[in-house]
Amino acid sequence: MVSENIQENIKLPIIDLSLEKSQIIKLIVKASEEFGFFKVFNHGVDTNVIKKMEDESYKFFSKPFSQKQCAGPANPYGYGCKNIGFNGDNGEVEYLLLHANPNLCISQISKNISSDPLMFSCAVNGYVESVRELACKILELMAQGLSVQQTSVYSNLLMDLHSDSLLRINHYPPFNWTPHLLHHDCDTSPNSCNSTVSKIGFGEHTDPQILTILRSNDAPGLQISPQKGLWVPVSPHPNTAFSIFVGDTLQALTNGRFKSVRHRAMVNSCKTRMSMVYFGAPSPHARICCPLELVTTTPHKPYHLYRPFTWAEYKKATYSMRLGDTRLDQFFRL
Ligand code: GA4
Repeated sequence: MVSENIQENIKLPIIDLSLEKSQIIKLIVKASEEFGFFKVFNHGVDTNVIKKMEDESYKFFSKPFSQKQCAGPANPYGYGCKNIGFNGDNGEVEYLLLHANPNLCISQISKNISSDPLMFSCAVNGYVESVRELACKILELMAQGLSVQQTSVYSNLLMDLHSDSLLRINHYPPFNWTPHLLHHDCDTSPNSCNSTVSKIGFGEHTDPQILTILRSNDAPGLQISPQKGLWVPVSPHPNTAFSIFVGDTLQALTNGRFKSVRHRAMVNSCKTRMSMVYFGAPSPHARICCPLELVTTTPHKPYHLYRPFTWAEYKKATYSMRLGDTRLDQFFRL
């Protein structure tokens, strides 16, 4: 068994997107190769758009459990509580899982989520459009940094009319919580607060998609694992930063140069954590195969590391496995 090592003093990359372009590109490539993770600020996403989405989310999670259940189950979209996926994974979390394709309508599900469905779907659409734009900007900078000729090769996958992108709002109440007693603002009294004891809110995993953009409130809990057994806490965001994660599909699309990063969320008994997570994904029929330039330029890998696959194929494999399983290895070219 590997013992756990929580490493507080590893500095995770935080990138100012208002710097000079060539400088940003270098920093993004370095961070994606070393960690598969970085934070960005000065990213251009309007704070009002973020706030609207946050307010709508808090409003939903503060409802009585029985009302929230009307928006469930999260199959494929809706409210879920403690169960993650379909293979027995659990966590101290409740969540909303929504599709994040601006071309599809979310007004139907909004009726079960909010008493003002129009306001809720406006908040979601506004947020999704803004973070998708940010994801595309980052993916284009990545392609440039990798000297891929067609710089929109990755961002085009998210812009596809049938993109399978998702928005997940995770709500982690302090862990003395039982769902039917919950109101989001009923944080435990200071006497019962113990921030040194923590439980798993969302267990360790990599994200299957291309790129993940996460925004959280000021409660700690997110940790990334650059090496097996080593966990680095990500400090809660200064008001406007986003966390960016390389997903499995981007690892395949870069011939293994960028690493999809293992991460998890912990909860303590003090403070409610909420995160809003955009998972940028291709359309089901998209063929995942890295650009040829990368095959010839990847040091020591002058061949395709992975066999081509479709997103539908990868998603099927993902959903048949447990949360913490390593999935991409099945797609190595033999
Ligand atoms: C992890 C990333 C996203 O939250 C998610 C998760 C999905 C789910 O909750 O239904 C999965 C998980 C995630 C990967 C393995 C499978 C599928 C739960 C699970 C056990 C929405 C996704 O796309 O993959």
